[in-house]
Amino acid sequence: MTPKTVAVAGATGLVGREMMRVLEERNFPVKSIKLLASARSKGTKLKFKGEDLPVEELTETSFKGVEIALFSAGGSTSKKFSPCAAKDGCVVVDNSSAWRMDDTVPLVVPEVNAADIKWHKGIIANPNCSTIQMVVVLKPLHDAAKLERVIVSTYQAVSGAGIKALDELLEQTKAVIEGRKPEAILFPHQIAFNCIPQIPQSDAFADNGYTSEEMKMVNETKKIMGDQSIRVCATTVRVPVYTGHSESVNIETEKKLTPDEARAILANAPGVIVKDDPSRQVYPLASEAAGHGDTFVGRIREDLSHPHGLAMWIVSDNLLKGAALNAVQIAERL
Ligand code: NAP
Ligand code: 3JN
Repeated sequence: MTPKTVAVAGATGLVGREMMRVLEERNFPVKSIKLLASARSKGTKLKFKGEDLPVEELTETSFKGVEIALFSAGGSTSKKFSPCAAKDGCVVVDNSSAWRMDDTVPLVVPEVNAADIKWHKGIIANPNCSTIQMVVVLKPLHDAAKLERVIVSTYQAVSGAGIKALDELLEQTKAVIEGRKPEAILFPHQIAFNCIPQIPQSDAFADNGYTSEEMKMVNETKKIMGDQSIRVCATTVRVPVYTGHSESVNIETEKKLTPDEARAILANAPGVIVKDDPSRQVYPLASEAAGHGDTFVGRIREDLSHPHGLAMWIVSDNLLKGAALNAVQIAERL
């Protein structure tokens, strides 16, 4: 690949910093890199390949001469600036929900639907982290036995809610241990030593009783898998873990799959590692998945409530495969 002129929009954020780290680690052929954020960060220096680079303010003219832009600066920023970038001939890989359900924008997980990259018109959307790790595992099972229904409950790490949320977890944990009353600012309730069934924490529940994170899992799964007939029900829960989303997933398939057949299929699936030996207490753990690019699956067993049902436990690093790594993998395919 010839070296590319790259921009990272949202470079000062949790995901943006991870994107720079992944570009470095995977030796992405970078000719030059532009680091963009809000006016607040103008002049801040960030390290890339050992060099201190200044952060510039993201403006409508930031993308002249840029070939690939990785965006992680939130939905409204992406709505405003991605079209400017695309107009200047740059291809945007956007991490926000701004474009995911737009019919003219591919929504891509390379292991699942890399072919969709081809029909982009300047913007490619990166799915939500909880969706990404689930479809990486479910696509090979769908190909083998056709998924009819998915029921998922997530156990999502606090880093998914940004850097301030991590500070809040730490502060609350200290307060509880020291016998003080924990203060909830960002989260609606105490997150330390607790679980909160509302993601994102700031959104109202929709009229159907679901959160937007839950509906992202429903709608994005169908779009990425290219099958609107798959029925999905999601419950998304924040847990006091720093990094690594875990998911309890039950599936119903048209053709029966045994746990052994599912394990054999997943053993050959790209981006998936089967960690499944309950007799030795081997199963995926967020603490072990953190820092790794693969998605881990284990506890694969029959769903006793359905003749064609399987239950499993899926874990991945939400900032890596769930965000930065998936975006860089899309850029690599470009
Ligand atoms: P964060 O740590 O709060 O960082 C936000 C970044 O966006 C910062 O670099 C910030 O710049 C920049 N920004 C905010 N407003 C801007 C503006 N008006 N113009 C230019 N830059 C602006 O958040 P994060 O955790 O990295 O997440 C960032 C975004 O990534 C989220 O909003 C979400 O859309 C997406 N995300 C996706 C997933 C996923 O599931 N795929 C997971 C997490 C996040 P300053 O530092 O200058 O304020
Ligand atoms: O909460 C998590 O674990 C994942 C958060 C993702 C997120 C956070 C803020 C805004 C998103 C997203 O990717 O869907 C967005 C958004 O762009 O809507």
